[in-house]
Amino acid sequence: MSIFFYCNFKNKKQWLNSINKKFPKHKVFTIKDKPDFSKIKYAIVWNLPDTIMKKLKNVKIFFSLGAGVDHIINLPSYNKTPIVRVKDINMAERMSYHVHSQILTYQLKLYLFQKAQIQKKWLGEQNTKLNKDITIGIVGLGFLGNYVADYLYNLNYSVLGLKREIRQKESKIKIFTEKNLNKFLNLSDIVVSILPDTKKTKNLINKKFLNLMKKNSFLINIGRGSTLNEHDLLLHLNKNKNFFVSLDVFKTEPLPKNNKFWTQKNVIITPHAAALTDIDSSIDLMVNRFKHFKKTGKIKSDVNLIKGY
Ligand code: OXD
Repeated sequence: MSIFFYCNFKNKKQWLNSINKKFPKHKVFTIKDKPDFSKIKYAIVWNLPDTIMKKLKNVKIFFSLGAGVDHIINLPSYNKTPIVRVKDINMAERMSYHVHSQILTYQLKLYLFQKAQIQKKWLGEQNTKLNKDITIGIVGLGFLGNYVADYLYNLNYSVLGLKREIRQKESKIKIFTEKNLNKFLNLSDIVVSILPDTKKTKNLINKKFLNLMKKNSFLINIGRGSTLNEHDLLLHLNKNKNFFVSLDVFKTEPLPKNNKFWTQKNVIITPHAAALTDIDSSIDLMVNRFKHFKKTGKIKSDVNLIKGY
């Protein structure tokens, strides 16, 4: 069976080596091999150009090299082939560390010390809150969102969740739907957005959303840049001097040098680095799904194409 591998990661050789090792009975092609695309049955991809997608007519499963699948389903030639995405505990744990690091930077006012250090200023102790006195609202409770929510809950933060519909009641955290967005944002001292890129989430974090947040609150975006109206956020930051953001994802990545966020006050920028995709554990997950498919002939796509994630 032939596998096609495509990505533009810096460490793509490492990925390729690991795929070759973990799929030992299969020939793994890359673009350099100039494969006969009609013979490719499985494709492991990230940011595949549509010109190649168009040629992959007989693929039975697309494996996404990350948690997101927008890079596949937004391609005009994608034809509803099942997708397996990375749902990896290692990724979720790393994402939780990232979120917690941003929360602590805000909570312990570390950003003040960082700024003061540049000016060689000794600020002394600052008044800071305990975890139990901080309410964190998580927007988007998929696999990663749920993991992050539990992680923070176990650290004694007060955690709320916002999702499209409430299905199960057993969740430890209080869930809100969009109908109660007002209340959810009113209660949250910190909002963490882990939304995927879909038609419904485009610019969901806009002027109205930001105005409903507390004036002196903190927004962390680790979902997708498309979900945030960057223009509205810049205006909001300029009007609200005690509003803070940590942005890991942007409409254009890498963030262009002339983007205003680079020099804007109260903004922490990280370069789409909140959750590294762990090569070995991700490929192990793919191998397991692949073996199950070979055994049963069945594959359940991880993506609901109506919801878009
Ligand atoms: C992902 C990402 O989707 O890194 O995994 O954005």
